[in-house]
Formats: sequence, structure tokens, C-alpha cells
Amino acid sequence: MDKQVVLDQELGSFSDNERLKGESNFLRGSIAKDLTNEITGGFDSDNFQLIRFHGMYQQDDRDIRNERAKQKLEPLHNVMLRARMPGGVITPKQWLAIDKFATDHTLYGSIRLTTRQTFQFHGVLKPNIKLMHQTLNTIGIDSIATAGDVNRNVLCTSNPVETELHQQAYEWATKISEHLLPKTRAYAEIWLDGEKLETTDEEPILGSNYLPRKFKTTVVVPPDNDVDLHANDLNFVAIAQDGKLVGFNVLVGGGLAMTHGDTSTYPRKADEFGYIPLDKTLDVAAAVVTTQRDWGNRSNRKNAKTKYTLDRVGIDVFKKEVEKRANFTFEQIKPYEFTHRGDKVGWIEGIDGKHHLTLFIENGRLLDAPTKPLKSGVAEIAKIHQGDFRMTANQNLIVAGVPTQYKQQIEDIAYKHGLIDKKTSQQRINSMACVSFPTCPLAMAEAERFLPEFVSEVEGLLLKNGFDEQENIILRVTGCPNGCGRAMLAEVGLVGKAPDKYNLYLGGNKAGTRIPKIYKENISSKDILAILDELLAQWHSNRNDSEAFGDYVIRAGIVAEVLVSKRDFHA
Ligand code: SRM
Ligand code: SF4
Repeated sequence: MDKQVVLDQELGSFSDNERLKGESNFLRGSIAKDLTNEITGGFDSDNFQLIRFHGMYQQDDRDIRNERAKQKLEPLHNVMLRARMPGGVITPKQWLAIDKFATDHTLYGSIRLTTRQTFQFHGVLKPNIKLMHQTLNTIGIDSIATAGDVNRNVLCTSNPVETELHQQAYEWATKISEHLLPKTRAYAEIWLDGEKLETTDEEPILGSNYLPRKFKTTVVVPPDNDVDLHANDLNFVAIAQDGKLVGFNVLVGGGLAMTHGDTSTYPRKADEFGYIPLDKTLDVAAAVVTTQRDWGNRSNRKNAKTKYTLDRVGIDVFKKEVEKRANFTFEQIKPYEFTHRGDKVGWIEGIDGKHHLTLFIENGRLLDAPTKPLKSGVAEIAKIHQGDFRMTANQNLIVAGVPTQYKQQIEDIAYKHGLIDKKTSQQRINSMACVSFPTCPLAMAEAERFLPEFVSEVEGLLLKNGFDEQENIILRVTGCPNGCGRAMLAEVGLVGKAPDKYNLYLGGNKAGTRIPKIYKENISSKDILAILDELLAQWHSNRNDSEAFGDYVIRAGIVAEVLVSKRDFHA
């Protein structure tokens, strides 16, 4: 019997998302009509889901939700938009246009850099949605497939030093993004006033019901795992010879989300499938996506991602199917190693003699605060910058390709606007939080608004326990178990449960190749700091040489190592 039929029978009836995708006429639904409904600022229930495939989420500000309800007002519905920016590359001209839109037409006036190398506008009211898409279209940006059950924004290591290799890796990230993009004309028709793209309404790769769940892809240039490949379904690890890209090691089945109290869900690392030469890249990408399309669980969205499909059907079975569909047998994995993550904040010189300035943007939030007009600072740089900008997967921004004669001028602007602060510690640079309150509807505890002060406390604890200012722990906070801040690849991960209550996970490593494990459940930030104080003291007394905190807690038996997620994570 056909494998797909067997899976359908095993897994039960399809989820409602499958109905609405199938009935949507290739993602159109009745969005266009809904847009003209002035009675509500929101979208109806099917369109609420369908606008995600166009890169938008309906939201309302949770800080003011109760107050509005008391006043018998509907929530202040608005949308958050997430742009499609493979590899996070954006030109100064594009930047100035998005800066202006954020200032003129969003409720928060901010640009939010995300953990997937793009930006989000928060707080766009219904009358401004079309204007937003049309503004982006004039500068060559869209938001197709940055949300929904499709292949999302493709990440690419931000490696401005090895210019040629980065350029090649970036070109592949763009090609993969285009290849896996929905082909429907719905986006152009609805948002760009009928402007037709040269595509047909056939979805040879994604299928008319699209994928069972979101799908994430990276192109990674070792030894830098700045994109956190193990959070992704499909990864192309660049293999270079003499500084030139020759092929990829392919890793499949990573993902970090879980649900509190549901042990059938877990974060999982990606598995090595094998090496491919460059000319097989698009075929293999399509084969992995179509296998997941046909075999992924369409009944239970909590178990629908590729990581669960792999664990259900078996890694070898999945891999063989990919080989069959790509008409190619994977070669032996080529040697590669990841040694670090994180961005090298400050100036570095590329091999082409150009300079690159990585700006640390705390939690990716670019906003004009009275003492730190960060957003204006980037706009001022964009006015004179000759190269491009690169958004990193750590929510930072690289001013890339600066000729020597512009270096000082750019640095002066960055200082003046608080974009460079010499006092920023390594601990702060290596800490990250998801958006969470007030815009995220799924938030259970604070993250972005909580992290800055929490980091100050951790900095204090490091010094108190005898560490120097360079010492740091990869620390990540995520407001719920969906894991957008990638706490499930941190040395210390906080996962929100309720206001000021987090599960504390320990034991990830510096390179992002180990899943941490729960240490204490449902505790306050005060309790977490007390625990960290104790553990930092032990680490300081007992560490081997420069042993990292995540490695120490495993060697000392404070938490057990997670080797196979399905078996070890909840054990
Ligand atoms: Fe995420 C849902 C924000 C990266 C796993 N994520 C959401 C939503 C859209 C909430 C919602 O569904 O209504 C959040 C919007 C908050 C807001 O107000 O902006 C949200 N996710 C983010 C961002 C902005 C966090 C950030 O601080 O930068 C990141 C945007 C990335 C992008 O540009 O595309 C973001 N999300 C991630 C990551 C990290 C990554 O991909 O590297 C993960 C974990 C990796 C993974 O997918 O396993 C992640 N987000 C989720 C999930 C859980 C998916 C699952 O497998 O179950 C959800 C909820 C869902 O899809 O049902 C979610
Ligand atoms: Fe929202 Fe949870 Fe994602 Fe944080 S981890 S942005 S709280 S969905």
C-alpha cells in the first residue's frame, strides 16, 4: 500500500487548518473582501490564518486589552508584518524606506530585527496594510511565506570576512528561497492591486494544501553556527575548497518547539543525511520538502514538523525517500566543525580590504528612546553608507562593506546614537530573548522586556563569583515553550510558564550542537538568580581550564546530557 495512504489511516482525521488551506483557492480566501470591512479592525477566522501565508499575524496589545474590554471596545486589532529577506541582506535605500514606514504608519514606531535574519513591523492598522505591501514592493521587498505552513525565510551565515564564500552561500540561500516559494498569484493580486506575477496557480513543490506545518531552512558556513542550524528542518552546511563553495552537507529534522506538559513534543537536533555537490542542491531541497509534505502529520499540528516525521518513520526511511525523489544517493558527510555562535560585535576587516561593523542591538529592537535614538542612528548611517546591511540571526545588524574613508564617519554616528556602547558586556552580547509581551498572543511570561535587567543581575553574579568581564554564558529567554528565542540551544535557557515563572534548562553548548535539559520547573526570576549564584560558584571552583558553563554542568552531573531527544529530553 502507498506510504501516504498508510500514514493518513494511522494518523486520523485532518486538522481544521487543512480544511481552510484546501478551501482557500491558493491562499486567497476572502482576504480582499475582509480588508474592506470597516466594522472591525481584524480579519475573520479563516483569513486570520491565511494572512500568515502573506507574512502577517493579527495581533493586539495585551497591555491594554483588559482596559479596552472594560470600555466595551474591541481589541485594538492590528497586524505584525515579517519581511522575506533571505540571508538578511538589505540595502541602505531599502532601509530608509522601511524606517520611514515604521515611523509614519506603525503603532510602536519600531523596527524589530528577528532571530531569523529579517525585520518585523508591529502595529499596522488595517487601512495601512495595502500601503505597507505596496511600499515594500517599490523597494523590492515582499513578505511572501514568512509565516504559515511553507518554507520560511532562508537563513545564511553572516560572514562578511570571507567575501567570496559568503557571496556564494548567500546566492544559494536566495535560490533555495525562490525555488521553495509558493507560486500562487494571491499576494500580488490582493496586496499589489492586481499586478500579476508570471506564475500559475500550481504548487508543484508545496502542493495545493501547502505543508503540514512551518518549515525552516539554512545555509551555514562553518565554523560559525550563527544561524543555529539545529533549530531548522533543512540545513545546507557549506563545504569549501580554497575559499570556494563546492557542495553541502545536508542535515534534516531540527526544531525547538515543545508544549508544556506534552511529552510527545520536544526540541530535536537535525540529523546528518550526507554530502551533495552544488548542482543537486535544489533537487534535494525539493525532495526533502515534498517528502515532509506527503508524510508529515496533518492531523495533529503539535506533531507535524519534520522532526516528528523523522522520528515516526525512521531516519533511514525518510532519507531513502529523499534519495528516490531527488534521483541521487547522498555521499559520505565531509568533515566540518562548528566552534562558535554569536556575532563578533565591532569592526572586522574582510579579505577584500572592506570594513564591517557589527552593531549589538539588544533584543533586536530598533526604537528611538530619549537617550538612545537607535532607529534614527541606523537611518543616519543608511544615508551615507555605500555597502549593504546584514541582519543576523542573533537580532543584530552588520554595516557591511565600508570603504576605509567612511569608517570614522559611520563609527561617529553609531556612537552618537548609542549604537556602540563600550560598556556592553560579553554576557549581554550573548543573551537573547524573544518578543513576548505585549504583542505576542502566545506569551506566558515576559522575555524581551525582562532580559535587560536580568542580564545586569547575571553580570553581577559573574563578577561576584570571581569571573572576569570577558566570561559569559549563552543565556536565552523565551516567553513560552514555542522557543522563538532559541532557549533550547542555550547554556542557560528560561522558558516562560506564567508571569515571572519560568522553567530553567541547563546544558547547551557554545557551538549550539547540544539541547539543554530541565533543571527546575516553574520558578521565579529571583529563585533562578539564587540557583545561578550557587552554580557559578561551583563552576568557578571546579572548572577544567576554560571549560564552558554548559559543559561543566554536564560533566558535574548537574543535568544529564540529551543525546537523543525523543529518548532523553523528558527522561
Ligand atoms: Fe516564533 C509563533 C515570534 C523565531 C517557534 N513566533 C510566533 C509568533 C508569530 C506568535 C503567533 O503565532 O501568534 C510570534 C510573534 C511575536 C511578535 O509579536 O512578534 C513569534 N518567532 C518570533 C520571532 C520574531 C522572535 C524574535 O524575538 O525574533 C522570530 C521570528 C523569526 C522570523 O523572522 O521568521 C521567531 N519561532 C522562532 C524560532 C527560532 C528560529 O526559527 O530560529 C522558533 C523555534 C524553532 C522552531 O521552529 O522549532 C519559533 N514561533 C515558533 C512556534 C512553534 C512552532 C512549532 O514547531 O510548534 C510558534 C507557534 C506556532 O507556530 O504555532 C511561533
Ligand atoms: Fe511569543 Fe512564545 Fe514565540 Fe516568545 S516564544 S515570541 S512568547 S510564541
